Amino acid sequence: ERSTSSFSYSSYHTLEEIYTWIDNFVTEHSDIVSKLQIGHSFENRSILVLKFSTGGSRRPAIWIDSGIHSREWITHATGIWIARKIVSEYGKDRIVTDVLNAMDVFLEIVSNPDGFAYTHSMNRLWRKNKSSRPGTFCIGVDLNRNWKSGFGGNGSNNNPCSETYHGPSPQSEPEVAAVVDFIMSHGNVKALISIHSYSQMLMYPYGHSLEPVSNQEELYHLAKDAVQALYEVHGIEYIYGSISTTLYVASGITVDWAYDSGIKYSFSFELRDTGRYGFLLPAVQIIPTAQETWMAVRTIMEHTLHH
Ligand code: ING
Ligand code: ZN
Repeated sequence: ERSTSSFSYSSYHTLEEIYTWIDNFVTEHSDIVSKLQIGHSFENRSILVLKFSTGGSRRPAIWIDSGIHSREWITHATGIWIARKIVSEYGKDRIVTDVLNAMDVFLEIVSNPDGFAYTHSMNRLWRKNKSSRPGTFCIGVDLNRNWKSGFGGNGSNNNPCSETYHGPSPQSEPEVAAVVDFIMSHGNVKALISIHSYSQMLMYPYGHSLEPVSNQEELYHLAKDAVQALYEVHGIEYIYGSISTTLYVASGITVDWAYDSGIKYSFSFELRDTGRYGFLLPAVQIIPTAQETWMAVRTIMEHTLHH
């Protein structure tokens, strides 16, 4: 396919289809979108990031990632839809226009390309990446346990065969190291949004500890506003709060690392549903899920712009 006009935003896609879509999308919107390759996966696939920018240099930025867990297909689909929404709303929607006139947005749609390819070829419910090491037969590290903050603590597992295996050391996985290196060298990321599924939750740090973060009251009120904006789209209810008090204790996670690295607006979504279909969310729910998620993301973007 040579253009995004034939791409179905209401279907799930393979890695190859998504990477082709990215190339077409960047070509069609080269005035505000570019493609960055920030590294390679364990199996040597490109790790790609879309950059939305109207100019400037090293502007304050918002980072969004989806698909860290490969089986959470609704998250990649939502990321794609949001990319298109950002370009179609620039110059129309006040908030998107103001955000992009002052800030850059980085969007990593397929944060775990090896795992994602494997969910299409071999095992639809694969969660981890595909790394292997001498001395163990089990494959994969949980990329949402491999970050430095609280690494190896409660809610992560030392056993390479576990679904929540944290890996041999912090950032041992190339998929995590690429993001850490990019965000650290950028040095001006103000908000990070990490998109998972499922459970219908919007959460903020910490995961590794029950201790409240310093701006927890601000994050609580922002989450509440974002969840309200989401609810107004299709009446879907989300719960919100800190990860450790809302869901469970989890250590070595993306948003804890982001927060401890100075990114004070650090959020993690768990998209639809609450378990009826779980990871196998029917494709008819892609667009409604993306529409409502977008309104919450937009709320966080607006707050970040004004603080
Ligand atoms: N659940 C997340 C997990 O990694 C989560 C929950 C999200 C924990 C964000 C910490 C931070 O266990 C899913 N479904 O991936
Ligand atoms: Zn997940």
